[in-house]
Order: sequence, then C-alpha cells, then structure tokens
Amino acid sequence: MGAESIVILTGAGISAESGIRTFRAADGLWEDHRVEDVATPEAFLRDPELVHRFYNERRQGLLAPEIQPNPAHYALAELEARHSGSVLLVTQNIDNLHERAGSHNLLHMHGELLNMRCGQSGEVSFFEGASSPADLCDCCGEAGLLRPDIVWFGEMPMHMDRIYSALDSCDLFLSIGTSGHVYPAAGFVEVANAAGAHTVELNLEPSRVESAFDEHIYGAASEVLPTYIT
Ligand code: BV8
Repeated sequence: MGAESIVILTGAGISAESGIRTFRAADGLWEDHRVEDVATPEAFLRDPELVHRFYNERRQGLLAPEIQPNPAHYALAELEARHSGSVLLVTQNIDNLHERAGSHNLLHMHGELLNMRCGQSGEVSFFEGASSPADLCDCCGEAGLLRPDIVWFGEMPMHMDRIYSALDSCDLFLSIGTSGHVYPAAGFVEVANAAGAHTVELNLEPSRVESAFDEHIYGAASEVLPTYIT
C-alpha cells in the first residue's frame, strides 16, 4: 500500500461476523428498541432503568466467550503494524474488538461499551458489570450520576479535532462496514476527498454515501479486507 497517511473508518459491519448485530440488519438492534427509546440523553433522563438495561444487555453480549475479533479486525491491526506511514483507525463501534485484535492507534468516536462516565465529574472508568441508576459513583459518591461512556444521538462525538486533522492530511481513506446513515461519520469521506485522498468503500453493499468514493469493494469484510491490505 503506497499511501503515506491512512485514515480508516469502521462501523458495525466489521463486527457483524464476530456475532455482534448491526444496527440496520433485519434483526438489528434498532428493531428491538426504538432509537429514541434508548440512545438519547432525553431517554436517559426519562427512563434511566431502560437505558441502563439496554447497555447492560449489550455489554454482557460483548463479554460472551464466543464473541472474538474476526479476520477483518486482525487485517487492520496487521496493516497498522506493517505500514511505514501513519495509520489512524476511527471506529463508530463501541465494542473492544479492534483493541483485542491488536490495533493501537484507535479512536472510538462514539465511546466505549466497557466504560462508564460520571455525569458530574466526567470521570471515566472501565466497567464490565451491569449498571443501574442506584449505583454510586466513586468520585462524588452519589447515585444517578453514572452513565455509559457512549455518545448518544444529539451529543457531540469524541476526538473530532484529531479526526478532522488526520482527514485533512490523509492520502488514503478506507470506510469499512458502515451504512453511511449517521453523521458526522458519514461526512468524513467528503473531508478526505477535499484533502485529495484516494477514498475506498469496503462494505457488504453500497452505503448511502457510496457515490462520494473513488473505489468500491463489496463483500464480507473478513473476506475482502485481508486480500485488500496485502
Ligand atoms: C451529532 C452509540 C451534533 C450509541 C451511535 C438528519 C440528517 C442528518 C443528520 C441528523 C439528522 N438528524 C439528526 C442528525 C444527527 C445524528 C444523525 O446522524 N442521525 C441519523 C440517524 C440521521 N447524529 C448525531 O446525533 C451525532 N451527533 O450530530 O451531534 C452536535 C454538534 C455540536 C454539539 C453537540 C451535538 C451522534 C451520532 C452518534 C450516535 N451514537 N452509537 C449506541 O451504539 O447505542 S450511532 C450508531 O449507529 C453506531 O455507533 C453507528 O455509528 C451507527 C450505526 O451505523 P453503522 O455502524 O453504519 O451500522 P449499520 O448497521 O447502519 O450499517 C452496517 C453496515 O455494514 C451496512 O451497510 C451493512 O451492509 C454492512 N455490513 C454488514 N455485514 C457486513 C457488512 N460489511 C462488511 N462485512 C460484513 N460482514
């Protein structure tokens, strides 16, 4: 891969073959719970018990032994290890499969399922259990302040400055396993295009923003990615 600086964006599709349901697949997560019922600050205010339960379910699901990184995650970790230039991996996913596959230069722009955050102090801590509104935070010692360290709809995604500065100077932008529904992630390809980068969409099917990409490679990530990066 000749490019000097690579930015990679991943979405739920890269974890699909690891057994984590995507949001928009027929049996996706959103079908079980309407988005406005769980992934918004308003929902958390209105019904914290439901929102804690929704993330507890997904956290326990993620920690199940059968959930493992798949060849697509490993291919990206290998690309980072081998590439002489810079590789920044930006994921929309809240799972930890990229880390477990060995990726290091990684930003979770929508947060992480295995972290909890205190709404008052902002303190973030690793968390693998089941949370509830009654839990006391270690920092303030009060109940009702802990929330999943996850970016809900209407909230500002994380690490945006670092992401935009990497996009502004990248030569290659790979978008993998994302449907292009959710912004600002779906707009990253335009920033990469403006920077003069070569932009590639690797997905099971055309995304909503497929027309913005120079190149399209369709197929299952665990099949197309290992071949693409060699
Ligand atoms: C913000 C954490 C402003 C939660 C998530 C109207 C128009 C445009 C935008 C908006 C609008 N109304 C509102 C907005 C903004 C909104 C938005 O974009 N809404 C959409 C729905 C229209 N965005 C926001 O609210 C964002 N914040 O804008 O803030 C702001 C500015 C300043 C100050 C304050 C605020 C925040 C968005 C983050 C929401 N949180 N996740 C949780 O997980 O519970 S988003 C969540 O959904 C995921 O993180 C992910 O990003 C997204 C799902 O998308 P994908 O990852 O693409 O998954 P999906 O299932 O859709 O697609 C999977 C793809 O993989 C498919 O294409 C499939 O074909 C493919 N695939 C399947 N299997 C495979 C495969 N590919 C390869 N191999 C396979 N095996």
